[in-house]
Formats: sequence, structure tokens, C-alpha cells
Amino acid sequence: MARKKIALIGAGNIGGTLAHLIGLKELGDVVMFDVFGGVAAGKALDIMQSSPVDGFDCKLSGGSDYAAIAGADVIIVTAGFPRMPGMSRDDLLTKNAGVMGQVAEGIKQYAPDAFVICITNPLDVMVWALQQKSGLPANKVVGMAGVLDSARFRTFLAEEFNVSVEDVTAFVLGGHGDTMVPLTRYSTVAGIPVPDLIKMGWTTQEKIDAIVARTANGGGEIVKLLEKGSAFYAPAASAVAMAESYLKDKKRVLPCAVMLNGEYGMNDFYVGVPVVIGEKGVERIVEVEFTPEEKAAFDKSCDAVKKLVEDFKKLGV
Ligand code: TXD
Repeated sequence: MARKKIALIGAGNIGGTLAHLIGLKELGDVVMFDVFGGVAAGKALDIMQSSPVDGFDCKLSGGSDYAAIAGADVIIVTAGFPRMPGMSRDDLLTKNAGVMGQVAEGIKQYAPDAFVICITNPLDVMVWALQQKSGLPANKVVGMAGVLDSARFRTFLAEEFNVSVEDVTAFVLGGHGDTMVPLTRYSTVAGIPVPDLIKMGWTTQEKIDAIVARTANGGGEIVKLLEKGSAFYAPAASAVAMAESYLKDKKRVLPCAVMLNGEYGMNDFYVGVPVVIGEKGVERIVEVEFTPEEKAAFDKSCDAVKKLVEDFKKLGV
């Protein structure tokens, strides 16, 4: 059986980490694409030279020709510009909209059957633009944010309870960032919901509220520490988990940004909800019942995403 092929569009911090993780996990051969072809080629060569030491078989290559992504099984998109001082959100939207247009063209032409994972910010609108412009079916184009947001939540909860991260599950919905909606009653330690743990005296509501706020600001906390650039290890690991579920038909239940078509009473835009990822891409959208407070928070998050999509449409790019 031929090895799987994974194309990475964008060979920056996340792109490089993705390539390394994919190699270490032997998920397939890697093609890196970047407007700076030398950076893509250099990172690919460097990682390939680590393979004899770590003992993995994986061919990696890099460049700036879209033809190289031909026939890719999975494509992970990190291409784009970060927000710089003095830049408005519209500036970022316009610039990255242009980037998504090019990426969508490349995918449409060379790898229309791929499962596409978008990471570029502002995530919920960029993944929507990528799907619209590429014309790929919506079940094959997803955005990565929820896996990362819930990993951050799990990390902080495990620290608070002094238990293994493996035994902590978290449930996060909504748009990426400030308006993210963590559902604490579906977040557990070995199946025990967080509200029960509060009753059991393991923690307090105040501490959980602080953890929720820290999670929502998780990206900002790292940007502040790094001073240049944003998080890349955990974002890359999160996207790899999504790719692996598709490639191995694991049918994991993961929070991803997906196109809603009536689910949760929403239509025609991307937002984070739990989904099953298997060989067909998004195989099922999990719809849970909300309490009135949760519904209000989810609606608010959806409104923020919808506003960004409207702003994007007004740009006319
Ligand atoms: O949860 C999430 N979704 C995120 C999103 C978590 C963390 C970071 N998130 C976003 O991912 C971040 O705001 C950025 O929009 C992307 C990529 O982050 P990364 O840290 O990898 O950014 P870099 O290092 O700046 O890399 C971007 C690369 C860089 O090498 C550029 O040369 C390249 O993108 N680039 C392009 N490649 C191909 N085609 C075009 N047009 C292009 N333009 C820039």
C-alpha cells in the first residue's frame, strides 16, 4: 500500500512543527509549500535528516510550486499573515483573504479529493472562505481551534486537580478565542463532571471561572510571553490529531469548526462544535441540548463569527 501524502501549505512555525510530528508518527510523506520555497525546502531537508536518528521512514520535500501537492490525502493550511501592530482586523482579513484565494485555487486544481484542515486566523472566517473558494464539499474542509482550546482547558484542569491530563476531558464549542464556550458540565475527570467535582470539594466555582477565562485567553497569554509570533506546538499537535483520525478512520469525536446546515439552529457559516472525523471527513455533527445560559453564550459566539463573515463579504475579494 502506498504511503499517504500530506501537504502543508505554509512552512512557518506551525508548518515546521506539523512536518516534524507527522514524520515522528509516520503518518505519511510530507510536501511543504510556502511562498518562501527555500524555507519549505530547508525545513523538509532538516527534518528528513533527523529521521535516521529517530528511526522513522518519511519522505519530506518543500518548495513553492503547487503542482507538488498533487493527489495529497490531507492538506493542512497555515499560510497567512499574522496581525502586526497598527493593522486593523479588516487589514488582516483582506490580506489573508487573498492568501486563502490562492490556496483554494491550488487545492482545487491539484488535490480536490483531499481532507483539508485550516488553521489560519481569523479561523472561523478563513475556513469558510477556503471552502467557498475551493468548492470542495463542506464535510472535507474543517477548521482547527476547538481541539486546541479544549487541550488548554484540559491542561489547566489537570493542574488544578493534580491528576493526569489523560483522564481529563473537556467540551468546548463556539468560535475560536474570546467568545469560545466551554461546557463545564460536559467536562470531566474520569467521567465525573466538573460541577460534581465542585460539590465534592475538589475545587471551587471561582477557580473554575478563572480557568475558563484563562483558556479563552490561552492564545493571548502565549503571544505575550513569546513577544514575537504565536503558539505553535499545541496548535500543530491538535491538527495532527484531526488528520490522524481521518487517515486511520478512527472516528474520534473532536471539536472542530465545521459548516452548520441547520444544526444548533444555525446555517451557512463555520463554527466550532463536536464532530466525528473518519474516512469520509466530517461524518457526524454532535448536537447537545443547551441550558439557557449555554445557549446565550453559544449564540453570542455565533454572532461574532457571523459579523466577521459579513465584514469579509463586504470586502468583495
Ligand atoms: O487555533 C488556531 N486556529 C490557531 C491559529 C492557533 C495558533 C496560530 N493560528 C494561526 O495560524 C496564526 O494566527 C496564523 O494565521 C497561522 C500560522 O501560524 P504560524 O505561527 O505558523 O505563522 P508563521 O510562522 O508566520 O507562518 C505562516 C507562513 C509563513 O511561512 C509565510 O511565508 C507563509 O505562511 N505564507 C504563505 N504560504 C503560502 N502561500 C501564501 N500566499 C502565503 N502567505 C504567507
